Amino acid sequence: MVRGPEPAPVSPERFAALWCSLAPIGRAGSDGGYLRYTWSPADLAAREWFVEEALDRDLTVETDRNGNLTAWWGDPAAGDAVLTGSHLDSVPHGGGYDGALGVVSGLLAVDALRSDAGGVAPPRAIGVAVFVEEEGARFGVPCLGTRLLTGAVEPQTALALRDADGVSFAEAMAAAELDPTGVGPDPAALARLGAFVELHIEQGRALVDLAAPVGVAQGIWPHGRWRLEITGEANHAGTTRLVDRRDPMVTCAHLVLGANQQARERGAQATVGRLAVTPNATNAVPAGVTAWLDARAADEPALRALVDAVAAQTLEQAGRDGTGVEFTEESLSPAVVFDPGLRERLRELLDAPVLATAAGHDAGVLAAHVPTAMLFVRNPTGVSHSPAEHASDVDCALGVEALARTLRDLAWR
Ligand code: HGY
Ligand code: MN
Ligand code: MN
Repeated sequence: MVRGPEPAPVSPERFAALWCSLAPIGRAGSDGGYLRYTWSPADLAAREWFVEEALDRDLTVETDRNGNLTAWWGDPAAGDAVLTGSHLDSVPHGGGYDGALGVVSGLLAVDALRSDAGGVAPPRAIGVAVFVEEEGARFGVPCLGTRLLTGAVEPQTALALRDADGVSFAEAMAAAELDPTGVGPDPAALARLGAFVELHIEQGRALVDLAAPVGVAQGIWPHGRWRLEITGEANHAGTTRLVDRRDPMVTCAHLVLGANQQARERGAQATVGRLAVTPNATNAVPAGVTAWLDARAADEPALRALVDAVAAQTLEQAGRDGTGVEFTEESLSPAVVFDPGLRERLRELLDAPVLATAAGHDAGVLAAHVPTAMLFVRNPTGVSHSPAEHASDVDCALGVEALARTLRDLAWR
């Protein structure tokens, strides 16, 4: 028996109208990419957009102790609440859909259900969340809002994280007029939740190959970030003989190639996408290079083995180059298998294929505490973390419909 309101059909035009009201916020430069660093003016404007949209819908907006926002339809205190949502922060020059699609789709899914609900709130409250610092683009640790909420990171550790300009998480939070002294786990807020479902643009091409607009997630590969401080000796690029140099960039080049080779051999992923060079001069051998390694693999032993092999190769090279290497783990996200019962329920309800992913999400953090699922929306090129990231309005509208049916199934269960 079907319970709850019949979700109204969602047209691509309806999706596009709300989408276009958010899309200009934080779009930076001519490449069409986004710069929405956590608590930057662009991120604060996007959060304000969310609060206004929620209040326009008579939803109750809650800011938790970690700065995560939730717009509630119904009273979550009644328990077994159903949460959806995602994030509004971006990687530097990222696409517009990563995160934002889940937030916009959550609001539109609530609209689709409310139009037939006759003003009656669901028996289990439905919330749309915006989580803080999912990308870790400003403070280095991804999913910081949900890690703090669930106790997966110590408050003092999070507060002390610094951005590239030396501004701490605590300082940035205070500048955003939020109280950093209150950050930390909130078991009572988590205990209210009966389910979390995050909708996200697919960051690959599996749905294209399956000719399906929407998929259900199986799980997330374990992944992590490591920082390598490679130190050498600054010197003149013209007068210093190659044999006399202690060049950290040479060690770094071997790191990049070694990580790529090790990941290829193991069917895993390894990326060096960020470097900081000191002093960063064309005609000077650098004094130091800081490199960040992002590594992902099918299981945790495979991930450890990959990172250990990359570290060993880099240290060996450093011995030849006369450089020093300090290796620091900045974050580790364990393997996630989403709740099998919920996943099967959604697969049947939506007649959607099941996909694995190597991308991280707040759903991965919450899955250890709340029955959690994810929906993916087809991305024709599979490109993500780039301005080329895209999903059609038609597929996005189908994603909203799938989310609305999911929320109905869970909230009126
Ligand atoms: O980096 C990731 O996997 C995600 O997109 N935050
Ligand atoms: Mn992302
Ligand atoms: Mn994301």
